[in-house]
Amino acid sequence: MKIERMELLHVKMKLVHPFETSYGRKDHLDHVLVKLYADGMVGYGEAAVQWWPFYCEETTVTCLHVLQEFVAPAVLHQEFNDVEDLVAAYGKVRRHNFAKSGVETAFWHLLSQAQGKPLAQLLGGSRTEIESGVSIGIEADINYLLKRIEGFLVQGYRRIKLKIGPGKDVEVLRHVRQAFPTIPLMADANSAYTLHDLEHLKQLDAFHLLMIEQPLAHDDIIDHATLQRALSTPICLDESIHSAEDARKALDLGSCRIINIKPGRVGGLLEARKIHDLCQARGVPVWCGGMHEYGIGRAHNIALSALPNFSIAGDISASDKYYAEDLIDPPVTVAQGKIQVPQTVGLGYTPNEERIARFTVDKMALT
Ligand code: OSB
Ligand code: MG
Repeated sequence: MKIERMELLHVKMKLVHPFETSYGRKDHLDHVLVKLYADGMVGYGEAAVQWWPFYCEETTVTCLHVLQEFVAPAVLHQEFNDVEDLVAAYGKVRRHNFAKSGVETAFWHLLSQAQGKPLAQLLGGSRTEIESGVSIGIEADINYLLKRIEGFLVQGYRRIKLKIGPGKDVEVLRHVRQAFPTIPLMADANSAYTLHDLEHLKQLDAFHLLMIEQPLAHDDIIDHATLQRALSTPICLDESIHSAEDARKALDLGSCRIINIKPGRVGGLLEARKIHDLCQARGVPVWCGGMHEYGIGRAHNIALSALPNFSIAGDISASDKYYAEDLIDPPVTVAQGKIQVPQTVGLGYTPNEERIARFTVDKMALT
């Protein structure tokens, strides 16, 4: 397949509900959609990058810059037969994983069309449905938070993840556990603590959480191993894992017992699958995280989650948890806590060009 044209779309979408983590509160997103044209087909990918460099170092602007200046010239007018070849073409570009994932996932979409296979099947996944969880931001009012949890449980979601941070942790979890003693519950700190908080964090063991996600520094796997030895609650790493090599080292060190796989954070679906395979071989469960993906990125995440070792409900929720209108038809829906994995060729959802155009604030065509 020869890549003839690449389009980059800066697409701005408003969240239905503002989302607060330990590093800030946001009410809209600025992801980059990538369209790859080859052999009369169009592949859609999404770089679920953030406007600010507070989750990782990338921003919407660095993403556009790296794609335009370095990735596009390496792939345009080149012939690629598999994803390995594509990734090798821009292999000199260090990191910038969200930017890479936009192009890489678009290429997977092209491949699934060229081979006439559903994306999940192309990746090697066999699940026909996946369990769905929600990630709930920090809320100042505990009663409002309890109501929000209740609402998601009524909708059938299988697991509740709460964002926590210093001063917004033990008391919040105590209230939540009092109200919902047995629900599958976990907490995500987005790197808000250090080892100085070790004694404090031990209190979280009392809440029988499924796991605590990324309690320590975004670039750490050493201190997490120390903390994991002190906690009975499993640690799950998010920010610290950018590749299968990172995952191997973290598992060797005992830094975590679970890994959150986000295709954007690791550069795409190929690396995501490598992490999945490594964890499967080591008996370590994984789940698919999220970056509030629009429908296109969400469709890629759903396909990935069909792989067998995605055995824990992840952060892929229905479109209406995030957006009043999503960019795909039909929107992603959750019934009895599950999302059906599409069994049709390609993404299994149709990108809606009218809506994409309406939310696009900047566009460039590279040929
Ligand atoms: O840490 O998992 C995270 C959203 C943006 C950045 C980081 C994270 C998150 C989420 C939301 O938790 C996951 C989702 O619902 O897409
Ligand atoms: Mg996280």
